[in-house]
Order: sequence, then structure tokens, then C-alpha cells
Amino acid sequence: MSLQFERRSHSADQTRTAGVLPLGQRDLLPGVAQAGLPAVLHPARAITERWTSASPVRSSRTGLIRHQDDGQWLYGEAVVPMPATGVALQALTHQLYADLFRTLRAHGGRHLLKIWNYLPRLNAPLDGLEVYRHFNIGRQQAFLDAGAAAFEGAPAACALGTADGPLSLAFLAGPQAPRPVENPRQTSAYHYPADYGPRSPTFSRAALVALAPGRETLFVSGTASIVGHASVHLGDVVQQTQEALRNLHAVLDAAHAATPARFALDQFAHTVYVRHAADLDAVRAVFEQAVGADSPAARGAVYLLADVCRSELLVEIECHGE
Ligand code: 3EB
Repeated sequence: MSLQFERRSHSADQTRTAGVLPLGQRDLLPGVAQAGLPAVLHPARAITERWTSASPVRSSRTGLIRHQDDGQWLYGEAVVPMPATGVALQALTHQLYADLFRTLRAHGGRHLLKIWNYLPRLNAPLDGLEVYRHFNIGRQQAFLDAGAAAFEGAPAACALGTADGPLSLAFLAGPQAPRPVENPRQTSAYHYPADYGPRSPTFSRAALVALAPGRETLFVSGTASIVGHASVHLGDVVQQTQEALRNLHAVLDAAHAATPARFALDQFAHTVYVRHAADLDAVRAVFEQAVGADSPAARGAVYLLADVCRSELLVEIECHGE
């Protein structure tokens, strides 16, 4: 059975669609960060994103995770209040990911494909350590406890910051382990030196999976202006966007070494995270120049207002496509 992605922009009152229960859905609103999701900067409309399945979907709950399952594909999500201390944030992150892995085991050992993480005040210090670094401690420990691949073979992911509100995550899992893809221009995130935090992030640069027989899909993690493990083009949002695009091209090249499928960035569904709303036009101009202003990628791209995992990074792009 196949899994489909669709993205629609509409006026905010048209959010609910009658009929099929989607495997997963999220509603993004212009100007308002809600339910732990970043606000839409462009297009200035509400956006509904849905993962739909051809099979009937069952909803259930495991600990903090609400999930929908069609027997093959599984979409889970959690929205929880942000803890007030670093220790509590580590413990909550650990609990969320422990419940996530419990969900996968309870469904016959499903495999993570892609995870979306959103944390309030991502770059702010909390009890002497950045919020994102506390999160990485809890996340990595849960991967290790679950015997899940915390290093080579970790799923694709992104982790972004909202101004305030709850912490949220969502994930997609499937029947087979995806093939991880790394980027030769970038140090694997799970091998970042300790300067970036006591525990490394647990994600691969991309994950390759067949969402239908013979239909290979590439989930690309949040991709920023990092070369090796260093942030580059500090203070220059145009060059950071160009560098992120070079990294995306490098990830696709690396994927091509692992599959006969051929991916094209101008056909992918992109989410572009912009730290400062004032940078939207500059980022968009670079992105549209790179993929072609009339391409499906340019016409379908959604720009969200979000903090990126390192305070010096101004832009991050995630995408998927077949
Ligand atoms: C980076 O390459 C930028 O912690 O799950 C990108 C994608 C980033 C995923 C994560 C972080 C994460 O390190 C930040």
C-alpha cells in the first residue's frame, strides 16, 4: 500500500476536510505559532499538510504519543508543555522518545523514516546549557536505551525552534529500515565534536525508502550552512542559503550512489525555515533562482519562521521527494 503526501494552502477556516482519516495531518497558520508548530511566512495562507494512505487508518495512543496506523505506515505525534528546568527537559525528551520506540515495538517493530522536532526557545540557555543541547542528551539516551541506531542508520530529522508554547514532535515510520544517506561535505551529525554539546544529535542527512513498490522516496533532513562541522557565512543569509543548497545537492548525489532512482530538487516538496522574518525575500530569491521560479519546488515551497539549531544559522531547508 502506498503513502502519499499532499500540501494545500487555503483560508484558515477551511482547515478540516471531511471524509478519509489521514495517516497524519498538520495545519500551519500565517503569523501564528500554534500547537508547537512554527508560523507560516509564505505563502501568507494557512497550509494543511497530510500523509494519506489507501488503507483504513486506526488511531491509538502509547504514553505521550498519539498515532495512526494503516498496518504498514505509522504516523505519531506528541504535543507537551515545555519543562522549566534543564533536567526536566532532558527527562521529558527521553520519555517522548522512549514512548516513540515503544510505539514502534508495539506495531511489530516499525522503522523510523523521518522525525520533526519543534522546541520553544531552542537557542536559549536553561540552567547553563542551551535548550537544544538538553534535548540532544535526552534524545540520544532514548535511542541507546531502545537499542535503536543512534549513529549510522539514524532516521532523517529536523529540529527547529518556536518562540514559545509547547514542545512537539511528529514522526513517520514504515515496515522496512530506510537506507541512511550521509553528505561527504558535512561531518555526520552523530560525529559532531563535543563543542556542539555533550551528546551529539541523532539523525542521518537523508533516508531512502520505497513508499510504494518501486517508488523510492528520499527524506532529506534539515540542511543548513554547515561545512565539515563548522557553520559558515556567519551573518550572511544569502550565502548561507546558497551553502544549504550546495549541501542539498550533495545529499542527492550521495543518494544516487545508493539507488538507480534519480531525484531532482526542483521536483521536491520543501520546507524552508527562516530565523528572521525580514530575511524571507532574500532567502526566497536564492531558493527560487536555484530551483527555477516556475518549478514545482518553488511554487510549492513553504517558508516558516523558526530558530535553527545553532544560533548563528539563519536558514535551514528540509525536503522530500521521489
Ligand atoms: C545541522 O546540520 C543543523 O537535531 O534533529 C538539522 C537537522 C539540524 C536535524 C536534529 C539538527 C537536526 O546540524 C541542525
